[in-house]
Amino acid sequence: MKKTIRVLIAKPGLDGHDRGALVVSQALRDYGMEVIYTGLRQTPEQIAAAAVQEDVDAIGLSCLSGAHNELFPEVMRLLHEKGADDIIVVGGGVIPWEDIPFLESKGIQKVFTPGTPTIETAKFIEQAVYKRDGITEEVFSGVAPERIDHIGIAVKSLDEALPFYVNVLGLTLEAIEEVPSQKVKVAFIKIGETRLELLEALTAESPVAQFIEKRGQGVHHVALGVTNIQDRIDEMKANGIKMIHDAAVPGAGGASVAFMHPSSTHKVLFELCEKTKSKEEAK
Ligand code: B12
Repeated sequence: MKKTIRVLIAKPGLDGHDRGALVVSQALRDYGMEVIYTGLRQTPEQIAAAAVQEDVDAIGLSCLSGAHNELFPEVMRLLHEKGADDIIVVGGGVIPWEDIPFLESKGIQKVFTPGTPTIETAKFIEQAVYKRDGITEEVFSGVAPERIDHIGIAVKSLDEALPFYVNVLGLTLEAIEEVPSQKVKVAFIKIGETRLELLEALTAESPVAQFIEKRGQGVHHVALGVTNIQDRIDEMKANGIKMIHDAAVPGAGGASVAFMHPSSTHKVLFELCEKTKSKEEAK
């Protein structure tokens, strides 16, 4: 960490569940942050006052009582009243997914539900504080994918499939190339800022041939655009995600790619894909 980040972990309201708050406090300390824990049953006023007095960079609110929709926005309101809008606020606990957009609309930057690896919380807070402070140096791992780079579609024959995409849909064929590492021939079709990637197997051993054999033609994978792909791979593995590739392999269009195993991703084949910037883009 480039600076020592100070975090207030707080338990608002009449909630006696303190394990999560204690676990997160310890994890943030282990990561190198200074953590102040308010203890149980604090009012939003006490929390906002402590945050200002202690001059913290971030507040972590923990709530398992179900009162998060009242307590978290009240803390935000009081921080605003005290002119402390620059404090990063995150939340955690037993919080239904349906409530998260509401809390985020009130200024809570992210809500961490049960099962979130604590390292993700630490990285998120670090990233948010550095962003706020204009520290631009690349110090983060844990950066979320930035875009859908492309959607891979398995086809028996490019010659047979391309007329549909190009002539019927009217899309633009950008390039066709062979990718020996995947034993496929690929046609890139541009659609807005993303691409459809039609995949034709070059050999019977190609993963695409096996896919078509088992499941027929159709959507094969979704490629997530990332930076620092090896860090992303290591991070996935640290989070218990099974990777098909432990290190990036060359993909189409000069990209570095690595596939995640569908058994770890709710049955969707995801590709992590890092594009090397062209000289023009890098300028
Ligand atoms: C252990 C437990 C208790 C223990 C609490 C011991 C303690 N000192 O914490 C005891 C037995 C005392 C207890 C009592 C009660 N409990 Co209880 N309890 C649980 C239980 C089984 C596990 C909670 C836990 O410790 N998990 C382990 C920790 C590590 O996980 P966690 O807190 O979720 O934290 C993780 C994330 O949520 C997140 N996180 C949490 N806080 C924060 C903060 C920040 C800043 C960040 C970034 C992340 C973060 O990160 C953590 C790590 O991933 C849950 C059920 C469940 N599965 O969650 C019910 C549960 C929370 N309890 C519940 C209830 C109803 C009660 C009682 C009201 C029961 C009763 N009628 O008496 C009482 C109320 C006690 C009180 N005074 O508030 C309900 C709450 C329902 C709701 N919210 O709508 C739950 C959800 C059970 C259920 N399914 O109904 N409980």
